[in-house]
Amino acid sequence: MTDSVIKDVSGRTGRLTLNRPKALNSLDLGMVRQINEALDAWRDDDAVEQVVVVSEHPKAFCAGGDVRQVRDAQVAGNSAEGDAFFTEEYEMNAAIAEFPKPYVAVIDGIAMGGGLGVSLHGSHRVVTERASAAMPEMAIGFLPDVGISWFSQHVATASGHPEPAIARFLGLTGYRLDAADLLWAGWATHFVPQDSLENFLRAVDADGIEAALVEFAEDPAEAGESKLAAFAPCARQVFGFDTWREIENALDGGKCSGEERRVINDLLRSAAPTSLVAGAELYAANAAEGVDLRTGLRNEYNVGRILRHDPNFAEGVRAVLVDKDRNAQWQPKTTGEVDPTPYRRAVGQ
Ligand code: QUE
Repeated sequence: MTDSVIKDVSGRTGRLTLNRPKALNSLDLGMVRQINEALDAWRDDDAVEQVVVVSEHPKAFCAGGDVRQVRDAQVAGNSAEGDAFFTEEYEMNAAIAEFPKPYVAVIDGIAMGGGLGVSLHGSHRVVTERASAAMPEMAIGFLPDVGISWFSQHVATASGHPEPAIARFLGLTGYRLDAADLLWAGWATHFVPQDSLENFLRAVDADGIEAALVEFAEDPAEAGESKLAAFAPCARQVFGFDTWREIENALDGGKCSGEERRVINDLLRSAAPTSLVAGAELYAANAAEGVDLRTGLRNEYNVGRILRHDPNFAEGVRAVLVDKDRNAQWQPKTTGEVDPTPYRRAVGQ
């Protein structure tokens, strides 16, 4: 059996290569454990000066977490398996954020959900023009997690300050970001063109991450115009609220153009009503003063656990990943019928 995470040390670099190609590198518990073990081994090893995370898959960096397996266990009456997976995955997310050396993720392909959790918490998030990212969990009856509901509200966008409304737009709609969008949103820190990648990685090993970036990182403008930047005025007007009810009212309030509303409505068509209501509560809690990443992860865990126990989670994973009919039958069917109280309680409000 080949390792689904290849760990090696070359020169001054500890390298993690995500290697579960048949599942687009989606993370299972074994992979989470291997990454945690590597970080534990390298944290205090003076020979390792930096960690680099890559994928050699031609299309994917990492497509998410292995939610299919979590669903199978859940349907069989075993919710402990999902609880254990998310506990260890979120511990890994925090360990990456707290890692005391440069942690460089190279996103050269698709990164969704858990794939953003192994990259965005690092000190350096390098994207190529093939990067494509999203938090698509609304479509499976779950919600944005792996620390993203916290990170995205605390990282500065190109405007120079954090923008919770933009973060909520991205998390609640599952909008797909390209390289220019990732750089604009602050999710990515550097742009390296794909055809420089081999030389860049060689320079990282030989000269260290900072020198390699000086040599190979290009002006973010080279990644092209950000469509998200153009969408931002609308997103700021609609998504800067703490409850789904208010967001929905703002959406109906004519703040965005007809075309923008059509884009948003298309994205929301696949979202579970329970996820939208719960997600808005989670984002509100994780934007609050004094909430740090670990508290944010705990809030995600507590709301996520309620959602995993809800039949909508099994139904959503069925519709997207098992039967792939993309025709989930949500209960209830409208957000107005969803009571936010349990989610509000789960985030301690
Ligand atoms: C929401 C998700 C995931 C998703 C799609 C969603 C997710 C995930 C995958 C995925 C995709 C392709 C694969 C695979 C998994 O898709 O977490 O194994 O081959 O892992 O809408 O959260």
